[in-house]
Amino acid sequence: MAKLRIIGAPSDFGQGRRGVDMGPSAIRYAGLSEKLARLGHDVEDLGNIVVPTPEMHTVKDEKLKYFDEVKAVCENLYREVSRVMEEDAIPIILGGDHSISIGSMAGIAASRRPFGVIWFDAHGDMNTPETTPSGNIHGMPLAVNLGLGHPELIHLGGFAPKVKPENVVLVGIRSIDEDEAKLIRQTGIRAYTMAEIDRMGMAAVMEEAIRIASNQTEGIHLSLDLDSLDPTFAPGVGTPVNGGVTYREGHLAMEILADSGKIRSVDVVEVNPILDIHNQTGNMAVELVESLFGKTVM
Ligand code: EXY
Ligand code: MN
Ligand code: MN
Ligand code: MN
Repeated sequence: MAKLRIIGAPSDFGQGRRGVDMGPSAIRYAGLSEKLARLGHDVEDLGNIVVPTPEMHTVKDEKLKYFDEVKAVCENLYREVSRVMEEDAIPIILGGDHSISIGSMAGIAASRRPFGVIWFDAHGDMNTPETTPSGNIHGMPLAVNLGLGHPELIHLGGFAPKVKPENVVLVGIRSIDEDEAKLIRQTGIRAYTMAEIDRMGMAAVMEEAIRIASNQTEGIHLSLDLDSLDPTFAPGVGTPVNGGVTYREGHLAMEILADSGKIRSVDVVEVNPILDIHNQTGNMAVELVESLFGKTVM
């Protein structure tokens, strides 16, 4: 039995399209708490962190859109997540767009205990203000957590970087910008493309990913962007890309992570109910988290 604490971060300041701010509601509506409790876990929903109202704000810097707002959201989330970590509980952070991971990982790293990261995504999230094609901060959080990008984001929580490149793994990538690819190569993080998943199989990829992320660390943070899945199974995301992780590959990955016993924290991000079909993506998110916390057939 694990102590699971749910935190909502209903922010869409990291990207252009409104709707991901409703992600926490959609995931809760799909029964996250109840289903995790049914698996025998001690579950508590801590509610949402405070997020500014988008209609009251405008873009000031085209290369770092809604910088002040993203920073404020991440500072709130950092405080909430570090509190949960101090209680030796597992935070399950519901986005919101992926920029919120700057706050969640600052909170996870606050104890200074080394951890690894498995980042499930169609995208690299490895842009900086210099390389970004969009100015959207949700395309930058992994870079920030590795110490690349705007200094005030990098140093959120008062220290940087949050994680070492040798413990970072990207899984499911199939849409990477040119300069972003250079950064991925320079940092030396391990990035499994969809082509590699096809060739190696998801099981082998996950065994390697877990080995890398847990090498000389005390646990693994899973940052689960629902756009890692194929849009057939997760249509409700802002930036869908064809050719993604299948339904079974997704579950298999979560089942292997569950068996590893190494998961210490989770982000579930980019669920956009406005673009979804009958909450299919919210339901998929909940199903995957159930597998991650031990749901099996019998
Ligand atoms: N690479 C593109 C950009 O930086 O604008 C798209 C990023 C999408 C990021 C999504 C959430 O993972
Ligand atoms: Mn992402
Ligand atoms: Mn993505
Ligand atoms: Mn495949």
